Amino acid sequence: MLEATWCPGCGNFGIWQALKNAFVNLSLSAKDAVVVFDIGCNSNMFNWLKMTSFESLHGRTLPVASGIKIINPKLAVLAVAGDGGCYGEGGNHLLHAAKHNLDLTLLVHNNQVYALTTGQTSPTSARGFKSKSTPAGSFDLALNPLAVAIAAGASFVARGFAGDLPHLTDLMTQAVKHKGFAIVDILQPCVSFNNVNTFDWFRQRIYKMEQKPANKLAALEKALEFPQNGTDAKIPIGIFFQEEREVFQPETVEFKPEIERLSAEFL
Ligand SMILES: Cc1ncc(C[n+]2csc(CCOP(=O)(O)OP(=O)(O)O)c2C)c(N)n1
Repeated sequence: MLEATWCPGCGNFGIWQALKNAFVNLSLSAKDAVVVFDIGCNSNMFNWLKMTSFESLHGRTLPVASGIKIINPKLAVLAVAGDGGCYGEGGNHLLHAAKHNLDLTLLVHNNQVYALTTGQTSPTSARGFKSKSTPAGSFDLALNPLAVAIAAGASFVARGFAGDLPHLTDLMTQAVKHKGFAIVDILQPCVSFNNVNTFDWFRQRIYKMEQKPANKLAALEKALEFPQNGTDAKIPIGIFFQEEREVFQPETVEFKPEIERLSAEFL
């Protein structure tokens, strides 16, 4: 095991700790769970987590995680990515994973910037965000990942904060327990390349939802409550949407013999 090399004060430390707590809560160890990492600061956690892990290409965690789940449905499968990898390069995979509803958990370290490549504007950067790639301020509207996930059909949609470990641990635990595709978007301050969305900035705005919104429409309305594109709304955290929906069960579908053949060949 190596020492974690994130910048001192990085939000990734909190997410790392919450994930370890969640694995303990769930009694999951390296033999019964796989974590598929993306590329980025977030995914350097690959080096510091004693779990069975796979580091995929930038933006490609979800196809790899889906393949692992299809071949071995008994494993708990988690995908870990940054907002760049997941909402940029991998945005299309997110849409399809949400509507497909395999039993997977996706954790997104959302620092609203491409951090490992030293600070370019990402899909969730606020309009006007100044960075190396947008020195005059970003022209784009910021993507709202929760609204996208809800609209695409994700059966569990939540938002956590890297500065609230008990709450984040609970969200991760519930996301893994949920049968179906679960996404937890995690607000992760990047202390080196995003000097707008800091721990203080979030602490002034974040509040915990007392209960889940009643239905999909109410969930969407809550998801749109976010200080972006010129507004200064508060930021709800918690579970926005959860429904029981039929899960894609690889072991019951007609290509089971093919799965067995592939398992025998590769596992
Ligand atoms: C297909 C592809 N595009 C670009 C890169 C270069 N790259 C590596 S890390 C990175 C930034 C990652 O940003 P993000 O996914 O937001 O994660 P963070 O570092 O902020 O945790 C980029 C662009 C790459 N490795 N592969």
